[in-house]
Amino acid sequence: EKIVLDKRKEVDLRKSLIPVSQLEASVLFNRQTSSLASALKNSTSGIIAEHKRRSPSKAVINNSLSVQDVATGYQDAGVCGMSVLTDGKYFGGSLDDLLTARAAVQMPLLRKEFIIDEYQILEAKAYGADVILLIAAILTREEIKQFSEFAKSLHLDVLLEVHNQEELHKSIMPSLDMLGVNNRNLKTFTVSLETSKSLSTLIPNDFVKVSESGISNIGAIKELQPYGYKGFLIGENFMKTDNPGKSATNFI
Ligand code: IGP
Repeated sequence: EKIVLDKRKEVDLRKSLIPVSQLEASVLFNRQTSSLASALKNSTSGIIAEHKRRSPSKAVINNSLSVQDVATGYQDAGVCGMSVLTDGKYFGGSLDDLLTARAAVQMPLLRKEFIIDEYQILEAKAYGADVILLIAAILTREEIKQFSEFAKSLHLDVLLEVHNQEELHKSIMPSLDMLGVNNRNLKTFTVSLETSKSLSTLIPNDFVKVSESGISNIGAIKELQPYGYKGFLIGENFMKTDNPGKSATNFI
């Protein structure tokens, strides 16, 4: 797809500017990471709160708040972890946003990105992430295996995202920690919690189950918990308010 081609160019450019050796030598790269999967297992709320300025489905969500304020707001609310979009073209994010969030909070951070190259996984760690996202829709089984094993070797958690049964069957492997079901249909942008419900029984119990997108009230969480979901990734619902941290409080 278009996104993958854009990413290829972007990653090749950054690779030529910052060598792997420089990423590996950074202070953040050599820190101890913390596990989001463990945090979710030990939590009753399971909220993963996202920093999201805009999206392809919604032009502007929030342009006025600083990443630092959003991150500390989420931390004060007591969320389990934070997701930081680092894609610039479609979501208006950057690796700098990840760095800013890392400086502001201690909780597990997810690099929310279209990962197509191991280099992005090294970047994730060097800019402060504890967790990477892998999207089954844009990766082969071999790539999922290679990238997830690479992430594990760096002590990063892996969240694998699926939309349907085919993607799920293609992806199941022991190097994944969390399985995320995205309720948003990538083609139509419509969201339905039914996606999480119907795929839940097909996810083996050794993975932490995460429901992603379109969660706009506590009722949705109560509805999904009986299906085994321990994590809930929420972006727009928090970011569209002028105090995302305060909005998150209502979900804890
Ligand atoms: C958050 P929402 O509807 O709460 O803003 O969704 C998150 O699930 C969504 O941003 C997302 C995403 C992605 C973004 C899920 N998977 C992959 C970019 C790439």
